Amino acid sequence: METYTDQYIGGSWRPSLGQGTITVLNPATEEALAAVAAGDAADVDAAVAAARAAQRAWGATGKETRLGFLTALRDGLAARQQEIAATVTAELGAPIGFATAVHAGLPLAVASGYVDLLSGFEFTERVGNSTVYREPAGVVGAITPWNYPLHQIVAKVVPALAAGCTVVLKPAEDTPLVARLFAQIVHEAGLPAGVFNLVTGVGTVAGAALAAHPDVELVSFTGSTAVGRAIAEQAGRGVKRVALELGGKSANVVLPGADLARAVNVNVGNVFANSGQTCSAWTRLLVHQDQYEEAVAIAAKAAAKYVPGDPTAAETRLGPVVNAKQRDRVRGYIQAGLDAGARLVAGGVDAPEGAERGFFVRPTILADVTPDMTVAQEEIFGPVLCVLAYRDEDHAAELANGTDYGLAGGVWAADEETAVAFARRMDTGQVDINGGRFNPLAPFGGYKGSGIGRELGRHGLEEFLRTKSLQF
Ligand code: TXE
Repeated sequence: METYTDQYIGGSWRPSLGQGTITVLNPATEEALAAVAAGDAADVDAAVAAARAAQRAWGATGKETRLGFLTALRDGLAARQQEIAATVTAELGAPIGFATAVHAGLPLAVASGYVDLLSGFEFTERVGNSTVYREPAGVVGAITPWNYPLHQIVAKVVPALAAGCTVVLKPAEDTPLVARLFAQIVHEAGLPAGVFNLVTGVGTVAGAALAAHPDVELVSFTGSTAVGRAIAEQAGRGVKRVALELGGKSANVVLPGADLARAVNVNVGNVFANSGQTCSAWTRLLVHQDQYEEAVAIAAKAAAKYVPGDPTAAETRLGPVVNAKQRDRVRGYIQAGLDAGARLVAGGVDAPEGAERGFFVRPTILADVTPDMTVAQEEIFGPVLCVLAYRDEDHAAELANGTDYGLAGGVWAADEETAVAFARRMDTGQVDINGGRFNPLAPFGGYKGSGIGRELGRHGLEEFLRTKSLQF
């Protein structure tokens, strides 16, 4: 087992100033994969100082210079696709097929998108007798979670760099290895020293120090609501900008006349992908009461195709969840649903057959879920689908909007016009129409408790800019 005691600061790997290490486990086997430095406030200070020292020069580079570096970064991601997928499979437990297509493929698509976008982006515009300049926000503190570990890094770091910001990244404790790989790719792309810095460490130590640092102008955070709220409160006191992506409880609404079998099958695949650890997952399936039992039967049949297994095997569609805490939390939610009167139609609280080791959870479908139940309100973050019945469209909209979250959703209808009309009633940042595909250039972010700000595409780039106008 490798032990890494260094941090990537100011363009080189330096010994961490923090004491101790964090052990990274393989969630499928519970074996230790590696240990990384548990950075502390002194590491964060050094990284922020390096980012601050580099910021003015990087922000003053022309678009063409930054484009050159970002193209090299994109090419580095392209060249390391297999290594990225294998790393995410090892430390997150994502099945290798999914890791290759999504955990490696999506960051590459996002980076490629920014290369194209930046070449056409105008940083100045004329408004009447004014010239409006879009200038970099400054030093960015990026705090990322473990569920899409490289995507979430790239979705923050690449637009921040494109905007002319410099960055200090604090990745999640469970998935620091792909973050270290990203730092190597940045290094090989030849970015000037201090433009990108990595500090691995515990959230309450290194993360908290980064979020609170007076020289960080913008904190971009993805993670739990509790931590996001604390970061926003602190940022408010310091008059600091924040971008927050805090998860969801998204509804997939199947309107009468839609292709029910397809809508339910796609939903089951959506909620079991990445072991349900997707903030935008359709965790609530809303079906008309007349089609309810038919939908539940289709869901139960679809669930049977998801057998938890070895994530390194090509045929595996469902791996473990990330750690023991998440496994216990997800099983606790399943039990809470059953205790509240939900009907178990697939899965359950016990360990899957044959899984002696690893943080596995049975892919679970709960029927007869009512909106007052905890499982219908709180983010479970595991392979659990709740099926709810609605009476009419108004009731469906009330249920869809009846949680504190507002990140994503789906609508299925006989025609697009009907689906779009319903989607416009949903208080969420994005909605997929009749199974519409994820678009890495479309703005991604939440309404209500799901967060503040947008990632991806032009909107994601603009998060990292501030505006100055000169009048003539
Ligand atoms: O998140 P944390 P956890 C939700 C999901 C999950 C739950 C708990 O429901 O079950 O949150 O996950 C850093 N100051 N989501 O405990 O703790 C931490 O080190 C600064 C949804 O893993 O929020 C990590 O880098 N930073 C979500 C990051 O915050 C702190 C993705 C996220 O960890 C900190 C993940 C502090 N005080 C979890 N404490 C989504 N939106 O997709 C922790 N961190």
